[in-house]
Amino acid sequence: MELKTYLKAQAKAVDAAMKGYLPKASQHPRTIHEAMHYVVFAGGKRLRPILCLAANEACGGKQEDAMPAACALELMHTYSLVHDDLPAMDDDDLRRGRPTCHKVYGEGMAVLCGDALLTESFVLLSKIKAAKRYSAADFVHELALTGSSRKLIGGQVLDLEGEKTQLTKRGLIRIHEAKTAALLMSSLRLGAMSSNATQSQLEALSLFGYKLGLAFQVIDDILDVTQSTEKLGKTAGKDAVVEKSTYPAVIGLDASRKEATKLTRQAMQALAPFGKKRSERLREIAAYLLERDY
Ligand code: GRG
Repeated sequence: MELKTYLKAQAKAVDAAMKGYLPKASQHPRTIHEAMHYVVFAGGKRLRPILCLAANEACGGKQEDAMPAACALELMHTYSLVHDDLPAMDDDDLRRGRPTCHKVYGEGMAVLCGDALLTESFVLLSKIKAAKRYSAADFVHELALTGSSRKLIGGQVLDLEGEKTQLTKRGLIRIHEAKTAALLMSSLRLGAMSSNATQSQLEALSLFGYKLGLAFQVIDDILDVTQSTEKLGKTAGKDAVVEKSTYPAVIGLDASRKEATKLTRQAMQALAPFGKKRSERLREIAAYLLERDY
């Protein structure tokens, strides 16, 4: 199947599964459930669930076994976006082409909406079937660690503390390792675990996810400078306005492009143990992300 068709089909499957799992928008108390549907079903790329499902496939697993983890990842990701957009954090008005959650539902409800999505991600993950090598607790541990102060929250702390200071490239990498790369790495790991991956498969996919996550963030920083608000669905050029340390700001646009290409190549090299055929989809996704324009 052609990559574009595959990405569409997988995003559709993930959306359908999330619709099935989440409380209905009409469920009491209605405001919070409406807000959750508003932010989740706003047309995100579903990259984290798609990577989770592709890792499951690369290890010969069944898609249905990875679906609870795939959806849990998307809910954790969406929670992080809702909270990151709050006035107390990045203060953004636009996300996924729509007014941000707090703009529509108010700050208090947006805080609660993020909290509810984070909690719901674990409700969902609890539906995972244990694999021979991985217990249900291993899955919960993997996602919880990624959401914790050791990773996502810790990265956000470094990000907040680094605002308006000129970070070094190393300082920047530390933030992105903890935020973007950590969640992408967990996406690959949970997919692998759901297919009972061997230790060496899990290690290869972890390295792939780490390098791909760093590459994804470099590209995100480049797009903030080079693309329009309409194309991105979020306010373009904002990083420079708030003097945020980004790859283009720290190492320049050309060097950032080279960095993204190098990281993507390293990500693909990490897949060597899988051989060409089994790793084809993951390599295609990595190449597509490097070329993406939104
Ligand atoms: C816990 C508040 C809090 C933050 C944790 C991950 C994170 C740290 C914050 C998310 C905010 C953010 C802009 C992170 C950078 C990662 C990134 C490029 C997110 C956008 O991901 P896409 O492009 O978005 O996959 P869609 O909308 O397609 O899902």
